[in-house]
Amino acid sequence: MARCIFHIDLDAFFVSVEEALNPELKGKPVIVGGDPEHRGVVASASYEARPFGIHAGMALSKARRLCPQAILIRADFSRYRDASNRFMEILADFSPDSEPLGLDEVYLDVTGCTEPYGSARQLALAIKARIYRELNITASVGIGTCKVVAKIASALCKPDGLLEIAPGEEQAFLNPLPVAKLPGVGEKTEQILKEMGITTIGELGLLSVERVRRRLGATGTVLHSYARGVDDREVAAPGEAKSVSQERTFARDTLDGNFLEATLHNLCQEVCQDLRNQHKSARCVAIKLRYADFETITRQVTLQQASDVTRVVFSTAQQLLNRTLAKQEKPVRLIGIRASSLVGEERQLAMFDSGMEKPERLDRAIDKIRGKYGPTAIKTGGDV
Ligand code: TTP
Ligand code: MG
Repeated sequence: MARCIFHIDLDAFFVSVEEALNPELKGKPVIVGGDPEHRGVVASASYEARPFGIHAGMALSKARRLCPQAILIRADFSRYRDASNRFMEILADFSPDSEPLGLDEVYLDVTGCTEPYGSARQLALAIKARIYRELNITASVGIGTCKVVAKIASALCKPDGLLEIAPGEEQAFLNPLPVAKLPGVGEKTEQILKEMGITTIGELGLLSVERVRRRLGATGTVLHSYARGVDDREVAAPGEAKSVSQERTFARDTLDGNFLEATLHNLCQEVCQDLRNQHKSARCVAIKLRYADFETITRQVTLQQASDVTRVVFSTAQQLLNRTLAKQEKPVRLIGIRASSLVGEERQLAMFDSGMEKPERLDRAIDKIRGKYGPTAIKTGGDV
């Protein structure tokens, strides 16, 4: 099932908080700035101030020159922090899966939460209405099947906007946009891309990923995926990872089942070691395959018992892989594994099952050696 992700960003946040406290400011060019950390620059400008060319980061002296009648307010962070906390509390009523990116910006995974409202759009309207009612601030919401699409959409519909990109429409939406709209593309990257003859997101997506990587390194690979509307990042509060995953993109697309299986085994070892380091076990195991044409599929199963044992996770992943390969013969460019539905240690239970003890002890021995001599110190054979 396609995910449904909201990116919600409050409009002219610092200014809006000031306006909510002092409604006389509404409808006027207002600038918040002059906080001790960013002395002398604009932190937030009202939408009425923006047509004068005023934007965040601009020197206040310049802003005053551009718009002498603008009202300047000194930033008061305690107010913004309070408003931000209330904003986050409101969102928690709509979905448990939120990831704040700053005081006024958040990703919300609402997959499976929309039904009571009739549609994702109706849910977004309900959230916007609640924020407005309680904080007297307008919010803009982007809706998409992944983070990058949702984030670009919310930026495009500001202020007080709502823009939904339906599943399947991602590429058509992204193609005509300037590359600078992609999160992560700053002035420098934009300039490099321009030198390569690239100005739109669509053009970036059409380049070979190798070419982009050669010019921009690992960032280039990520930006290239975003440009194709491919972004598997999950919505999770920092430090609260809901899953552990690893993936590999191949230098050359492959149809070789043995090679895929061997890669999957390495990835399973890494994921399970991560799980053990975090004292977590996983109830769900999923594999991901991205084909040469960028079609991406995931296949997932739930284990009978949560596990952090490489052999258990690998044999499950291996079955998923073999089933998938049997159905479809198409060159693969990326393979990944994800362990999710994480639970705390369930070792005691597992110990009663003597069959579990051996691989577990072996895993721990391997972890120890790797911890001492580095991740490549030891590689086990396929049957471990
Ligand atoms: P933004 O969401 O980037 O800006 P904004 O909310 O003022 O306006 P928009 O409608 O375009 O979203 O940032 C949120 C707040 O963070 C902003 O109100 C003030 C603060 N901020 C700074 O202090 N310094 C900065 O350089 C930026 C960009 C923002
Ligand atoms: Mg904002």
